[in-house]
Order: sequence, then C-alpha cells, then structure tokens
Amino acid sequence: MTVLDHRHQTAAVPGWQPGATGPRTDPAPLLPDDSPVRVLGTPALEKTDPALLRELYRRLVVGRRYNQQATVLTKQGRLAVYPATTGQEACEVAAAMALQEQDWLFPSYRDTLAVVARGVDPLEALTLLRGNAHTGYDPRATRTAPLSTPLATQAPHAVGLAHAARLAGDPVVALAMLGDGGTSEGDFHEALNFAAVLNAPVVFLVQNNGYAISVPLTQQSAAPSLAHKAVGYGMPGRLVDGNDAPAVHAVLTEAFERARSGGGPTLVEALTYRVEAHTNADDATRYRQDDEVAAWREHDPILLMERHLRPLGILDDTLVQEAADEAEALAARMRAEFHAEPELDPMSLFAHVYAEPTPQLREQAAQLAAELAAEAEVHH
Ligand SMILES: Cc1ncc(C[n+]2csc(CCOP(=O)(O)OP(=O)(O)O)c2C)c(N)n1
Repeated sequence: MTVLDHRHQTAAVPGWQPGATGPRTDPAPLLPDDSPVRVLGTPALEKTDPALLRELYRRLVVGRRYNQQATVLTKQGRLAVYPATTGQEACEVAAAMALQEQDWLFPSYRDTLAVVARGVDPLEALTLLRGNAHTGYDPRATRTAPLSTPLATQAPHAVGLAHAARLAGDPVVALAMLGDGGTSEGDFHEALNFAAVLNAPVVFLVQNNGYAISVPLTQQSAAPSLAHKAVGYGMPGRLVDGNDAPAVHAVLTEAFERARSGGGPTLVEALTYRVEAHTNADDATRYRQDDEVAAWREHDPILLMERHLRPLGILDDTLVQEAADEAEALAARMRAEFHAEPELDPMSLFAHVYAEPTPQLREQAAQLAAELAAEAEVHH
C-alpha cells in the first residue's frame, strides 16, 4: 500500500466514497520543505522583531558559557555527568522561547538549556546531574517535565498531556524534544501515531545533531530525512537549520500556532551538530574526524547571529559586552554553588526507597557501609 491508496478505509473517513482511491489527506503539504528554512541573511530577518533577535543572541551567549562551565564541573567531580549542547544552543533557546507560559516542555537529558530558558533556576536544573537523589526542580512551577534519560519516553507523555488539555478546553501546547537516535525508539512511533490520530496539540522537535553517541545518522535511519517520517503518521514535517535561532523560532511558532488552533501535531527536524563529545564520559575522536567538527564550528549559531545582526545594527558592542558579562556572572555563580556544596551521605541512597527495606537493600546498605568505613580507614 502507498500513502495514496486508501481503498481499505471505511466510511468513517469524512468525504470517503466506496471505491474511492484518493488520499485521505493530500500528502504534499505534509512533506518537509525542500531546503531548510533560512531566516538569517534573508529579507525575513529584517522582518523579525529586533528585541526577539537580541534576546535570542543574549541567551545563546549565556547558554554557551553555561555549557562550558558545566562541562568543567564534571572534570572537577562536581557534576556526575553533563551532556553539553555546545553548538546546539539555537535549538535549545529558540524552542523554549517560542512556547507560551501555559505550555509544557518535555525535555530529553540533553535539554538543560531549554529547561533554563523556560525559567528553571540554572543551578537547580543541574541537580539531577549532580548525582543528588532528587530531580531538582518542581515541574509544575514552570510547566517543564523532568529531564528524561530513557530515550523518547517523554514523547508519549507530551501527547497525553496535550490531549488532556484539549479535552479540558485549555489552550495548552506541549513540546517534546528528542535526538535523532530517539526517533528509532518505539515510544517515538507510538507518540507520533497517537498524536496524529487524536489531533493532539503537540510538537515534536528532533535535534538531528548527527550522532547517537558513536552511531552516525546513516546507520540510524534510511529515511530521506527524519522530517519525512511525519508523512507516514499524517502530520506536517518541517526541516529547519537548527543553528539558525530565528529560523527555529519561526518554524516552531508556526507549529505551535497550528496546534493551538486545532490543526494538530507537527514534526520538526532541526539540523544541527554536537560539537562536544556525547558527554564527559565519551571520546568523540574515536568515531568522527576533526575537519567535520571544524566545518560545523564555521556554522556556529552565535557566529551566524553576529555575522547577520551586526550589519543590521541590531547587535553592537554594548550588547556583546552585556551578554559576555552576564555569562561570566552565571559561570561564577555555578562555581561558587557547586564547589560549596557539602558532601552528600552515600548511605542516603537507601533512604525512602521502601517503608520496609528489602533483604537485598539491607545487604547492599551493609556492604556500602563497610566499604565506606574501609575507605575512611585508608584516608585516616
Ligand atoms: C531507552 C534507552 N535506550 C538506550 C539508552 C542509552 N543511550 C543514552 S544516550 C543514547 C544516544 C541518543 O542519541 P540521540 O537520541 O541522537 O540524542 P543525543 O544524545 O545526540 O542528544 C543512548 C542510546 C537510553 N538512555 N535509553
């Protein structure tokens, strides 16, 4: 069967006539754009609100510094792990900024910057990655779900929330953020299928950063683009330059508007690149070449903004300095907070798990206590 052949459809389909072979929905408008939307360097940029462009720039610069400082904190043992979005800041910042206050964000583990752009305190957003027992922030306060470590599990959650909001008559849109590797998960399929069938006000943003740890996109998917996957579910697919912050903002704003007005879900693929390793626990030189990284550094989201906003007079030395100062102040706050943190008690790992600890947990607790005591003896 092709997408054009719906002979098996029943009369439940509006407008369907027995024997009709036409498509239920014309697939043409569902197909991704031929070329990724470009706003930077085109007349469209001049039509974008300068205040929005400046805010995007400021957040990109502060976000870049946040990524650098968090990575350094992993090397100092202050954070257990940090999946940096260096090079991907445009997606992170623009996506969160395109949401409205009443909307919900469902992030993956890499999307700390988007969580911060939603209004979560930048230090609190890192609580989970410190190895602390708590998630950190209150999801309800900023309508931001916890960072999801299992791939794509946040996508069906986003659909469920969006569908429930629609049933309740609330003008709420949900945004699920995923990586290219996440599109191979069953949860991704189920989420997109449900979203389209229920016409849920949800948008899926796939940051295609080229790799799922060491697996390149060519070994991840044979689809012409990840945005093409939308067609099979019956929703529009959009392909956007993910390093072009105003373009990401424009495409998502359009998708959110469609969802909010009852037009259903959209799948957006943003082409970007993970400039750093997968996390501090990964050595990216083992599976990719330096010249590939160098080429993407030339297409850096902050560089793009500087190149295009300077000639328009939207970006000047004052804003550059203000953004740099704000970034340094945040980095200093992160260092002060994370270095001052008192040592956590490893034994607290076993607290609040069960009202009555299981024999296995009691055994493990005793083992850990013995190891800690032995270690304390060595250091004495
Ligand atoms: C369900 C599940 N399977 C496997 C993993 C292990 N894992 C962690 S990150 C990752 C790669 C994900 O790549 P991608 O979705 O492209 O996101 P990126 O890390 O590039 O942002 C994998 C396989 C996981 N976290 N969850």
